[in-house]
Amino acid sequence: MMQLYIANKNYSSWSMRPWLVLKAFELAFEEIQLNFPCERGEGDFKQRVLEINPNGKVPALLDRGRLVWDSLAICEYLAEQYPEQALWPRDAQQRAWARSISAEMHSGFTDLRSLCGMNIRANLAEVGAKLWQEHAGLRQDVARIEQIWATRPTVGGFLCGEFSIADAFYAPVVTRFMTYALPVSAESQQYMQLVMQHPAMQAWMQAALQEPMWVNYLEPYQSQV
Ligand SMILES: N[C@@H](CCC(=O)N[C@@H](CS)C(=O)NCC(=O)O)C(=O)O
Repeated sequence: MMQLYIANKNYSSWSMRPWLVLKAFELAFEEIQLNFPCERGEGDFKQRVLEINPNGKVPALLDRGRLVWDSLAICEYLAEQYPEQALWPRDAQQRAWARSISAEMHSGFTDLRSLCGMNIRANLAEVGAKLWQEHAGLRQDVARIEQIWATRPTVGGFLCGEFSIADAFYAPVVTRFMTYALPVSAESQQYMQLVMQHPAMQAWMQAALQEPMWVNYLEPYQSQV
């Protein structure tokens, strides 16, 4: 059976993406969660990741002796291995768009990603309001994401109609928009609700909410009570 190495569900947005794809398409896999240390550099997290992945990061997928790392490479590998399932949309034009917006997320949106780290259990609305006022780059990132979401073919549907890798790539953004209460349109909120209601997303979120681990260096805006 495939093994997916991930980190904490509350914080690890890159882990979330291939995990959602595996769950959403009901592909059998074993999940191996290696938790971030409380303080950077402490504990055996890095050493345990390095034992399976020389680049020292999660997510990483092991399939019959093949190692695949990096969220986008893992999703591409899964799409190739399971051609009977539409992990990418069947339609070539939709597929080109889905690949482009997934790659855009993978390589871009650095202001959103650096200022608003994923933190599912947190409520950082006040922080979000301040960041929104102070960072034009954040506002630009959110505007571009809203533009992408508004371009989806079916109003009220997923990015390419049915759930695909593209939605998995934007799922952590949905949680960030909620955590930081960023001011987005009603149409964007409708897409966010659709993603939140997906059973795979529900499963990830519930597990994240039950995690007791606190990771100091991923909590720049609050201290442990
Ligand atoms: N571009 C990579 C990013 C992977 C990444 O940064 N993973 C983080 C966890 S979300 C990690 O393993 N960090 C540990 C470290 O850098 O020591 C991907 O898409 O998978």
